[in-house]
Amino acid sequence: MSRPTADFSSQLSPALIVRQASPPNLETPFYALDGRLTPQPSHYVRSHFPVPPLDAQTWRLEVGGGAASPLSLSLQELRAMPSHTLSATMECAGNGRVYLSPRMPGVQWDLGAVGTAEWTGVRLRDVLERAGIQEGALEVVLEGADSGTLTDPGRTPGDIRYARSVPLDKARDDVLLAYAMNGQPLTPDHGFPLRAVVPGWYGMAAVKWLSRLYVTETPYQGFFQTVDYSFWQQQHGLSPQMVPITTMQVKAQIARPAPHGSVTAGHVSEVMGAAWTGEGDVTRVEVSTDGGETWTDAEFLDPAEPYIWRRWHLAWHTPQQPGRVTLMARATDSAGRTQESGHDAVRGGYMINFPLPITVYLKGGES
Ligand SMILES: Nc1nc2c(c(=O)[nH]1)N[C@H]1C(S)=C(S)[C@@H](COP(=O)(O)O)O[C@H]1N2
Ligand SMILES: [Mo]
Repeated sequence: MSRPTADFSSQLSPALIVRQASPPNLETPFYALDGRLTPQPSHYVRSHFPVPPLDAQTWRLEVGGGAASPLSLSLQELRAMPSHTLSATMECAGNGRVYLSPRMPGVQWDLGAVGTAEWTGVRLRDVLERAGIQEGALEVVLEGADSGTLTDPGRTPGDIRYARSVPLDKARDDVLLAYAMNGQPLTPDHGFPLRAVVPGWYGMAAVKWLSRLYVTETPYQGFFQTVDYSFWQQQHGLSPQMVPITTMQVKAQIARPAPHGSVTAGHVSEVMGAAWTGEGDVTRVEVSTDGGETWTDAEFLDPAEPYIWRRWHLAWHTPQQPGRVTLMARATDSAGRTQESGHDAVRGGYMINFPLPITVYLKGGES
């Protein structure tokens, strides 16, 4: 296994905000953004069902469907395959939902359903190659060991497992089956012993507690691909169609000043945050300190790389007058996408990437 290079010191990692205790839905305190990688104890957790108790000794990954030779792999067998490491930013498609008005159903995430980690595992491509994929294969379904009955937004006919699919091209390109996060074995909350990492896609595709992979010749129609985590896509001249949520939108978020925090009037204050995109890399971040009237370019703290956020900052000369100020950040990517000023209602409670208004208070300096 290749050695991780970064420093994962997590001694001072801040505690997660509990949005739901069981199953665990925990949010990163985004204002505490520090290094480029999120320490594992501070990385958000999004789980639909209770964490399945899996034993590394008996757990196996079953590979079937359109495979020429179905496989059953143990963790030892996977660890013996060539390992690969990649860093990726993962955002929950519902991140920022609390900023929507009217309120949308679902976990009321603030800014912290996003994080960046260094993942180590085997390439899905290598596992598929070992299994031998037959002609006509279209998608790979990734199925977790966790299950339950859902009643919202639709009712399932009894218990179902968490599952999502990726097109075969994406599966062969860069999908990772990870057993380590920031150089440590996965924790139960993050999918022990094995999870998918789908670079550039919203988190729902990164199936945790992987237990089965299978290849299909038709588009997968499971709950988390159709009833949930999908949206109405406008078709040119045709009726809109329901399509699964996939690629992350371009987005910048302000970490500091923290929402509702205070800064001193008539001083220089740092505005700092991170920006990411699912396509290409982030090329520009602008900040508005007047509620979106005017914009100033921020400076990047990290180089441009695909799939991983760039931290950025800006020295802000705060106004002399004490009062309330609305800060916003807006990113643009190399695919030419930029953040739109409002939320497109067809996205429902997902893909929330309009520039979020962050209110801070300017307090008088010397008095
Ligand atoms: N098996 C399984 N995988 C899952 C989920 C789940 O509930 N069960 N949640 C998904 C969602 S919606 C997100 S955003 C990410 C969150 O990964 P994390 O908990 O490691 O941050 O896991 C995805 N993979
Ligand atoms: Mo998510």
